[in-house]
Amino acid sequence: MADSGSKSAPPRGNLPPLQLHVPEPRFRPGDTVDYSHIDIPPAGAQPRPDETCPASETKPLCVDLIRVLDEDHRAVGPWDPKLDAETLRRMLRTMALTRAFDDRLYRSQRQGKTSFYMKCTGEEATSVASAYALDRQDMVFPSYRQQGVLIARDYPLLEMVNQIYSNRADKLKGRQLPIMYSARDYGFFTISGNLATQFPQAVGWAMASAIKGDTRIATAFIGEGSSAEGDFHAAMTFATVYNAPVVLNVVNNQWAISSFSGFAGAERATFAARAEGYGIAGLRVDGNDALAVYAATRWAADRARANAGPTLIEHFTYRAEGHSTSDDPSAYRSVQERQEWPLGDPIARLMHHLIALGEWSEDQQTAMDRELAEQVKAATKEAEKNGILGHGLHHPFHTMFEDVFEELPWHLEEQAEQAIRERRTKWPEWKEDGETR
Ligand SMILES: Cc1ncc(C[n+]2csc(CCOP(=O)(O)OP(=O)(O)O)c2C)c(N)n1
Ligand SMILES: [Mg+2]
Repeated sequence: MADSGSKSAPPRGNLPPLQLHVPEPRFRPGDTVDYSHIDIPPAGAQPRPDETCPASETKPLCVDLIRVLDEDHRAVGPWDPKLDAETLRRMLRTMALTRAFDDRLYRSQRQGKTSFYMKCTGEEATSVASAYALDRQDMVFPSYRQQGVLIARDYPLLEMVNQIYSNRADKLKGRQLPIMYSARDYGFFTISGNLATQFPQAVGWAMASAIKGDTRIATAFIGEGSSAEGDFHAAMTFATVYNAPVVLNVVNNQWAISSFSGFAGAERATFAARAEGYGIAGLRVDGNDALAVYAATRWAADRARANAGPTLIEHFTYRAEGHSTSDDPSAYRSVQERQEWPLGDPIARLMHHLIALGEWSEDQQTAMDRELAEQVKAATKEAEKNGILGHGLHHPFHTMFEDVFEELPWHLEEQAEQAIRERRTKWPEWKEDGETR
């Protein structure tokens, strides 16, 4: 047989054989977790340059960690956004509502009312505090873990649940995976499961805004795993070349389903450090510190608004629960990780800050949590009247083929007919308009 060429060549001289490094997470199921290798600088110790500074001045902030809330729950240092107590309480409430919503809709999936759900537990500050720092008119290109943005913008919970249940009131007509919302009037771009598309789309939107002489900026969110996609780099290039008014967020929650952040490059450099290579401002922020997230986002938004350029923000956080309802993290990571995470829980930290200010109490928190759970429950009960998974109260089947083309092309017409024929065979009792399925 001819040599396939797959055999390795004999060593030359005394050169060592070449090797690859395959990253391996520090902890697997059953391991004792020790996070002492993670460098957590003291809160308040990070300098805050002017928003219009040259991007190179942010270089130290790409490896540091912007933190505001200290060990005693006080807000300290130059990044303290000095928000009034009322705003802090509203922000706490929005984060708690996001968690209450996640908890109940997760259970709905387990009860078979929807096929799929994704929580953002432990990451609420990254979306909620970010939304608070933006202008309501700014455009957000979210990934699937930014339900906090939608909730912060007062999108009706009922509409969210209708979408999750793909019922007859679902504005997206059951065409999107549950949780992949779309809310144009709320500046919330359609969620796409195609990872990292949010970055070039946000940069393109921001460029268009500038071309039109508008004043609105764009912002995008992707996970650290998604930052390994080519789209990340294309977006960074366009953003820097044209000085696009955009805030690019990488939510580094340490995991991309069962792949740890090392597979996206975290063993070599921080995600914020990538900004430097493109000449973009970069900030690395404690993603579980709502005040730090607010301050960093505000800085970046003001910078974009002043035509001083784009910013890449890395939110250093932890995905406290599974990737989605289809995941079981106990199969690949230690359950201790969540409790040992050195940056704590974002809701508890903001709550303790308000208590330290004398503006809140544990009792008030308990009462609020109860009230929010009731609010979410009421929304789910109302949505259930419009139908849940498998109860047939969804949009008529034929609508699946509508709205895309002005005139249905022949091949889709054929597919529609075939699909309807197959349904009749499978469910003889099915009537297109009665919708028994
Ligand atoms: C282009 C593309 N590749 C792969 C997937 C499958 N996928 C869905 S979520 C996910 C992990 C993403 O992790 P990360 O970006 O860190 O975001 P997180 O889920 O942690 O918020 C993968 C690989 C996809 N949806 N799109
Ligand atoms: Mg991730």
